[in-house]
Amino acid sequence: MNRSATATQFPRVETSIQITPLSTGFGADIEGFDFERLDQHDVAQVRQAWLDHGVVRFRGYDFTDEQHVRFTAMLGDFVKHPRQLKGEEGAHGKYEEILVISNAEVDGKVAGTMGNDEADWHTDTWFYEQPPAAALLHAIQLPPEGGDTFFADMYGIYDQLPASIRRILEGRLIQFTTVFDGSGRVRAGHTAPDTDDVRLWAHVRHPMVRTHGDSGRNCLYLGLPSASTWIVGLPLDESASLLDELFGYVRQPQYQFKQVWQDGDMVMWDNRCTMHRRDGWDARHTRIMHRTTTLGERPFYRC
Ligand SMILES: O=C(O)CCC(=O)C(=O)O
Ligand SMILES: [Fe+2]
Repeated sequence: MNRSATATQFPRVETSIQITPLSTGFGADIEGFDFERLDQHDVAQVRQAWLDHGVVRFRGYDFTDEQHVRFTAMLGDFVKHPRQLKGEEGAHGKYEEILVISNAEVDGKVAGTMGNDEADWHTDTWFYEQPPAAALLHAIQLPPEGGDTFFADMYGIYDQLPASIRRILEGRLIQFTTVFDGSGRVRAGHTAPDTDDVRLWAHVRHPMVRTHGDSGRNCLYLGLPSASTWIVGLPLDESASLLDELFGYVRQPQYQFKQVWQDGDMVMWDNRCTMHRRDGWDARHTRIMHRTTTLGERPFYRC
């Protein structure tokens, strides 16, 4: 195709996007993005900022679920959490691409997943062979206080690990059970194991040092802190104490960004190189969040 023809058909509109890194060392604010227009060049810039900063935040926008879904579709294929499937507690009435994270009650029943409890550090959907790459969480309704969400920079943590720990982790797999969910419930389609030996439970395994499919950088990949998580090949007690030590880094504020939500905020994180947790809040107040996720590559390690 002739270039000038392309230029006439698709006139390039100058972008007004501004990317401002947060003071925390990772994360950035995105201003000037147009959720209605969803210009391809702007989306590409946002995507690059998300890769560069790990977490990006949109503050002060007003956009619809439909725009949220359209924007996500430009970033990759959707991946659905089991709880957002039709008839499940986190299903959205209209958009099957959205997971509703909420403690709202409708007709005496909670319409959403996760309730109002605190959630400990995790990466999303660690029990899939291909966990999500991007997660986009939009604040629909917020409690007066509480429900803050924290993000940890897993590149930064990996980069400063002592060489002795790196040597143990590089090329090694971490095993997560696929039987139980994060709150200890048996997942649909699974039966509770008949042994206490977590190593024998149905599982998925991922490299603990993970090469990011887009940036090519290595980072630490931990899934979730659970008694059933096992560093493959280590005696169980050594695995548990090394996991404790590694989560000790994740819990250090120097690697974190704290998101104190404002109405309408959307935070988009890279689920491959960050972890997150959230605070609980007073159950008398309703908090409603809408989340979409895109499919990530199967985790791999390249030294
Ligand atoms: O409710 C939140 O702030 C975060 C919940 C969560 O873990 C998620 O959306 O993946
Ligand atoms: Fe999460």
